[in-house]
Amino acid sequence: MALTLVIGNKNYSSWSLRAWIALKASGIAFEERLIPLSEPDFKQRVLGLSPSGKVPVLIDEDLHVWESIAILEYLAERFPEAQLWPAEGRARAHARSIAAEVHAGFAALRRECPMNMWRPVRARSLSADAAADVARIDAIWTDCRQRFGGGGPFLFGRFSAADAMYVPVVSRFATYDIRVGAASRAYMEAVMALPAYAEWQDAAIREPWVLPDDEPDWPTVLKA
Ligand SMILES: N[C@@H](CCC(=O)N[C@@H](CS)C(=O)NCC(=O)O)C(=O)O
Repeated sequence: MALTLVIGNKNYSSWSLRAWIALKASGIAFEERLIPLSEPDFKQRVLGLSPSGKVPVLIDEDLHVWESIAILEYLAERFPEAQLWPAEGRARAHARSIAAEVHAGFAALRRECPMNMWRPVRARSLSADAAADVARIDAIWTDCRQRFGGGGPFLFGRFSAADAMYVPVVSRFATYDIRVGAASRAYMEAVMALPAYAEWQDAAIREPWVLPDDEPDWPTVLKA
């Protein structure tokens, strides 16, 4: 039986994008079930699938896996041929460290620059905390590209779970016209050139659901 990935709105649900793009970029077959975050029964429906009451949730027969990072770990184990983590031990440890860092951190950037795929590119002033998040991410990407990126355009060369974790950050940096160094910008371009990224974004901009809390220009909704 195919895997099912339960996700939220493509325009806004950065956590859903991480699991979805890992599946797509790895060519793993799955069914997608989207539950709009604004549905009155969202919580009730998702609680029936995950005790966290949040998306994404991966369903593999009677097994339900939640938390984006746990889903990526499960996929890496279940589909070793996808090579979702780097093969070399030190690179793999580093990839897991930076994946955990973005899973747990960068709250200021997250708060001030919510993922919003239909917003036209427009800069926004950032707090000192958010600017520090940007600087740290720029350093992570530059370092990874320099030390581990020889075999391809992604953080560890070929696309990995670490990239999946940072894809929504790439989207935020693009949307809010956040400036980074040349190596990071080239990395962003590689992520945005993924067919899976375009597929998600094309669907996102056609969605009808508007969430005021995730609209940075509210009550104006800027749509490209
Ligand atoms: N740490 C979780 C975060 C999941 C999350 O916050 N999902 C949001 C959508 S992007 C959600 O389900 N929000 C609905 C709610 O909190 O009621 C993960 O990594 O999957």
